[in-house]
Amino acid sequence: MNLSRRDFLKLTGGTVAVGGAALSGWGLTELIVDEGPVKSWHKSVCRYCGTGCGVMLGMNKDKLVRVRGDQEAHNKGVICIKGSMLDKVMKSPERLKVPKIKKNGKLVESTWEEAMELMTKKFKESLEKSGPTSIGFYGSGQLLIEESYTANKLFKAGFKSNNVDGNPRLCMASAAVGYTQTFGKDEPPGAYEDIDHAETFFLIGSNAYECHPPLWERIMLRKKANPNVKIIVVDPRKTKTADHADVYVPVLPGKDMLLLNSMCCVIAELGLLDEEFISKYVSFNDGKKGISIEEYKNFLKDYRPEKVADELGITPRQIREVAYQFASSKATMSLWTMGINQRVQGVFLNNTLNSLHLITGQICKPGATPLSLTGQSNACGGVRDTGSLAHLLPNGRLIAKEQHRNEMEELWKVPKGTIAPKPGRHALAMFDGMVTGDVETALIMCSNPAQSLPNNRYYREGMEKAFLVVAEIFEDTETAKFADILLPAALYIEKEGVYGQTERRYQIIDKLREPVGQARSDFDILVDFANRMGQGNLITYKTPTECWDEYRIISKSSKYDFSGITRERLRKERGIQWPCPTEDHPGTVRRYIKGDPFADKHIDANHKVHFYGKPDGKAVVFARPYVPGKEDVSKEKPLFLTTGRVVSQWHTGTMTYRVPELHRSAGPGRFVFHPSDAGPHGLKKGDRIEVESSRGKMEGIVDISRDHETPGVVFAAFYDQKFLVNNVVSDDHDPISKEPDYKVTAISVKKLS
Ligand SMILES: Nc1nc2c(c(=O)[nH]1)N[C@H]1C(S)=C(S)[C@@H](COP(=O)(O)OP(=O)(O)OC[C@H]3O[C@@H](n4cnc5c(=O)[nH]c(N)nc54)[C@H](O)[C@@H]3O)O[C@H]1N2
Ligand SMILES: Nc1nc2c(c(=O)[nH]1)N[C@H]1C(S)=C(S)[C@@H](COP(=O)(O)OP(=O)(O)OC[C@H]3O[C@@H](n4cnc5c(=O)[nH]c(N)nc54)[C@H](O)[C@@H]3O)O[C@H]1N2
Ligand code: SF4
Ligand SMILES: [Mo]
Repeated sequence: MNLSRRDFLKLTGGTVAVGGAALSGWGLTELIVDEGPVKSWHKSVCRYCGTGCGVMLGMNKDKLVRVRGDQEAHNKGVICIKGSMLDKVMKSPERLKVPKIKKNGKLVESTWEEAMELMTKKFKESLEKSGPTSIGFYGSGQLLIEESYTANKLFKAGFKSNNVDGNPRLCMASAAVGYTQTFGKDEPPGAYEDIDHAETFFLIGSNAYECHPPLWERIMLRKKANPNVKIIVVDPRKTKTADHADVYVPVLPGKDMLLLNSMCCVIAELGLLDEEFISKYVSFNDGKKGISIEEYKNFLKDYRPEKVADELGITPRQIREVAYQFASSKATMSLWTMGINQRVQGVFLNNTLNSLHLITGQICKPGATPLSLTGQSNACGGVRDTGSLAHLLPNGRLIAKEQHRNEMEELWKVPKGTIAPKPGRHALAMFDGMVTGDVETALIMCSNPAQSLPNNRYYREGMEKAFLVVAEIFEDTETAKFADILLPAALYIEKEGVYGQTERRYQIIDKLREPVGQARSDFDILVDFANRMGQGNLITYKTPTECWDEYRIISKSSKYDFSGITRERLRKERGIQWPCPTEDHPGTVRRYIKGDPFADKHIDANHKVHFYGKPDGKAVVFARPYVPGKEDVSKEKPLFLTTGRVVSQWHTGTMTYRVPELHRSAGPGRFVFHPSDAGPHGLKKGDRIEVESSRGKMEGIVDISRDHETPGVVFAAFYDQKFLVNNVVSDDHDPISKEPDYKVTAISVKKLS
């Protein structure tokens, strides 16, 4: 499909979906931008989301003039409207081009030398005066692997501070802990390829139609090719994804644990357990100790459909139908995202989703797998795999384990005992530490927490107090306002590095032009900072390639082993999935079965699967109870507020809200009601309201949608800087993963005159 910019505008101006000849959703294969002929084509990866679409970039000298989905990549040429407009963001005249320092409350231009020297002085002062716990690094699942790896190494091994965290905590933490507890290793067992083999898709808390459009297209193509394919969607809102479901299950927000346990209960009672798979490859646990399968079945009895359906807001029959379909289908694939991860029971939900696959044997065969969809472009490779979170070290190692610390100390060539044994501050705790004065100086890279953190007003107090160095591509973001030093960062193809996405696939982005103005890559900023801080002996590499080679070799001693993924291969091939232990290894599509280099030696005529993350080779089914969250509706707060995304906008909108076409398509931020809630409150489209939660009040505009909202649930997206919905979103979080619950906040609503 070739769309001219003009055609495209027509399509996106209103609410019309962009659909190409063969495409049924928002995907498109190419957008022609009329800015001169393409002089050269270059292979790259889209900058935005965890789908990790392969793109071909058409350059005219240093100008990006065309973006096209790569037919050779997993997305088979399909990209979404955000990806297709990357060129617009690259060209924005509003880019930050020079460093700035705050003087008398105002950011004024400075030289790089001045800015970096002040940064160094401030970090040194805090370290000397208050020690390593008084500094912090807040990073991003959108930084390149080499950038996150360097920051993590510098802070944990150089400054002895484990205060390294970032926005993946708000996003993937529950999925990562869920996988680790169940399988002993993070990252999914399966891959996108499973979509082409699945017969049942179980989407829960995922709006893939808007958030992972090319994957959604792939699901639609699978359904077209095989009429037996069924799509189940569990979501309180009737999203565009739900519109296409064969079975739509509109659960009330915050209650999914009841549904998942009830499905397990039905499966056990109908005799749909895969006894052979269970006896060979599964153990049971109540969270404290191993239990028998009988004890597990007993636990499930509290979740009989008749007992829980009312509270879920659905019928017992719906639960039985979904459970039967899940267990009896030839191959069931679960896909989930923030509706499950951003929850006070996020880890338990992830455990139980994995359990559903284990007890039914719907795993480790083509089309049958639990696949947690990733949010950001590099949350998997950059942050989870490099261990750039407060409790982690590279490649699945834990700060809390002495053996793991010692391994990393040896690999990083620092004295034994260098890495502090106590995990650092997770995202919310990091900003809370700024409020209490315990975190004095911090570097924020590639994230906009002043808009994206929940209970925002509270954490902004901390940002005001602390000394903040912010690396950004724009000057007018909410977080940049709090910067004491603002550093201009290079964007996307102005720098080079590796991204790793959902299915353990690593892909490279090459540098295709110089950064704007005086901007520098986050990598260069970090290496310069390391040198000034006297850590030149630790951060010895000078280029992303040298850094990659160090990290690649380090992975060799772990079950992540991707030492065979060289820079040269990344340039030649279209992404490679780890484990990949040698340069002639093709990569691993599915883990824990034949073909996975770590499982291979355990596979024989009797054993087709080996969960090598666990000492006994068995994955764990946890009996996880439903615990009601604090944010529930009441007479005083009768509505649920849930927050999330729309197809045309990226997160806090700093990039996509600037693109006129995307801006128009999304419009201003607002609260979207179902007519049956708007009516009793006397609300019409466009009315101004005050929304109040346990965290505070804010004003906003009303929108009404009969088709896509649900009685009792109000939806708001968080892309509009002038509509800071996170002012009222609760910061209750999962006690294990520390991931905030952005999805369930009880609110009251008042019409303003
Ligand atoms: N267009 C676009 N795409 C993106 C992004 C973007 O900003 N814009 N960001 C990327 C990132 S970082 C992420 S994390 C992903 C997020 O991708 P998604 O998780 O798919 O998107 P969300 O809109 O956050 O939320 C998903 C769904 O959870 C539902 N939900 C809310 N509460 C509950 C509940 O209690 N139970 C269940 N079952 N569902 C619930 C919501 O109604 C919503 O439809 O998208 C990625 N892709
Ligand atoms: N209400 C609500 N809030 C949420 C969520 C929700 O569902 N509801 N979801 C949460 C989730 S899942 C996520 S992932 C977070 C995302 O939250 P954030 O990470 O805060 O959001 P982004 O808009 O992606 O911020 C990235 C910032 O980096 C800048 N930038 C872009 N490229 C570069 C670069 O190469 N280098 C540098 N230094 N800067 C760059 C951008 O201009 C932008 O300001 O939001 C969370 N907040
Ligand atoms: S789906 Fe994600 S990775 Fe693919 S083009 Fe859209 S934003 Fe980019
Ligand atoms: Mo995310």
